[in-house]
Amino acid sequence: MSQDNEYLPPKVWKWEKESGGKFASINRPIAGPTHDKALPVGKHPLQLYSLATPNGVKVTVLLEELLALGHTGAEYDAWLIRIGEGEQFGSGFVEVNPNSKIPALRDHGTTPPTRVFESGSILLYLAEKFGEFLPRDPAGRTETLNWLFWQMGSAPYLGGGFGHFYAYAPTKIEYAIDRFAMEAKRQLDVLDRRLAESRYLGGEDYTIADIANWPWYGQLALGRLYDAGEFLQVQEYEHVQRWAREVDARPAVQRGRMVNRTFGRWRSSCTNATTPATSRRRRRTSARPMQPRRLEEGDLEACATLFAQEFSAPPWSEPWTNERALARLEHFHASPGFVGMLALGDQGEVAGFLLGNLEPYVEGKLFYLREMCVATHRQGQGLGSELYRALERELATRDVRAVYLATGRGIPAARFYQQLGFRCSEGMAFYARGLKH
Ligand SMILES: N[C@@H](CCC(=O)N[C@@H](CS)C(=O)NCC(=O)O)C(=O)O
Repeated sequence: MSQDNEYLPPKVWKWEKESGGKFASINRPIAGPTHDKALPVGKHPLQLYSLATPNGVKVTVLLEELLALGHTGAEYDAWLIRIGEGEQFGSGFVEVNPNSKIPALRDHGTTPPTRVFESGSILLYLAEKFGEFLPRDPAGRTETLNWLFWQMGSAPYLGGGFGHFYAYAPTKIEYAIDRFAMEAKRQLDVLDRRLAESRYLGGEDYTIADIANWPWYGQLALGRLYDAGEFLQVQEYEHVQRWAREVDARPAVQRGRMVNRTFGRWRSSCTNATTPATSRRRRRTSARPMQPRRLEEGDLEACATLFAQEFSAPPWSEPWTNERALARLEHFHASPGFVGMLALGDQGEVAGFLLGNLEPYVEGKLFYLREMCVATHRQGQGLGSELYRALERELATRDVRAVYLATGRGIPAARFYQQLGFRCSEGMAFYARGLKH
């Protein structure tokens, strides 16, 4: 079969032009440094040079897990490497990782310092150094390493294959998307079958196999990668879903996701090149959210991420994507009389929010509460009531006579609102009629 626009490879491939696509400007067919730049070194033995991509997150999750167990030797300095700006090609970085990819680690606790690159190698190095998250018995150790190496071999098909062609390639190529969507689904099925028989990948204990796999497959299952949750029908992988949520709820995982993060949910809290040890220490010990404040336009994206995550999970299980959630929240924000309140967690992440719009009524105004969302790991701690009270304080200054909202009958959310003093109206009912197109 031949088509007019079919690509006929020349005899010898030449690097003549940028290939297009999101990473075009940093892709090169040669290795080695492009410029001289020494790496900074902080005060701890472990120096991490990374970014909060799934491969980077593996390492920060493990370090935060080790710190949570009380291993003070796992304190680290986290230095941001902006791969979009080519910082992985600086001479100092290439000395630590000749492959010019994050994550890279240098352990100054050994003489001479030890360089460690490849995320799987870093996980193994740290697990052995601290004697954690890697079973000692030969069978458990081998099964853990099986899944660790499985991840290292499989994720390039998910990231470099599916993710690249589905989300980043400048043109959508059906053949490539089909091929890698099939492989991504096959891999999810491999994990699903394993997690049907075992709580964690290596066995009954949480290990570096889970820490390696979760940032890729766990986040894919939670709809956080490539906005592909619906396309790949990730909710079908029931056991992966259970495992993904269980790992996601671990405080060290939430902290690990935040270190060196420059995008998405934690954008505003991570713009510095370094993550000083003092701020990490504060994050580890305090779980107390800050006082709610007004929700601003710049918060919408982070709120949408939380919203999509919460409402795609049971008991709601609605097919939200970050994009759809953002469209909904932006709609309320752009509508007249918008009022929203937001609570940040101690890591700067959105822990919960509520929002709606003021409407003029016969006398004074009504406030229609349109959405409220509290992160699963923050529920049951009084955060929802705190947010609501902050909203009422805000409404008190604006001549509001009543707050209206619609929610399900007899569900926990209804009980929550009843405890705040809401009553199901006796005189009015909420009607709906579906439309067929
Ligand atoms: N197999 C490597 C892959 C690392 C990797 O692909 N890192 C990406 C970010 S997730 C990177 O640094 N890309 C920059 C580049 O390709 O220039 C590992 O697991 O450490």
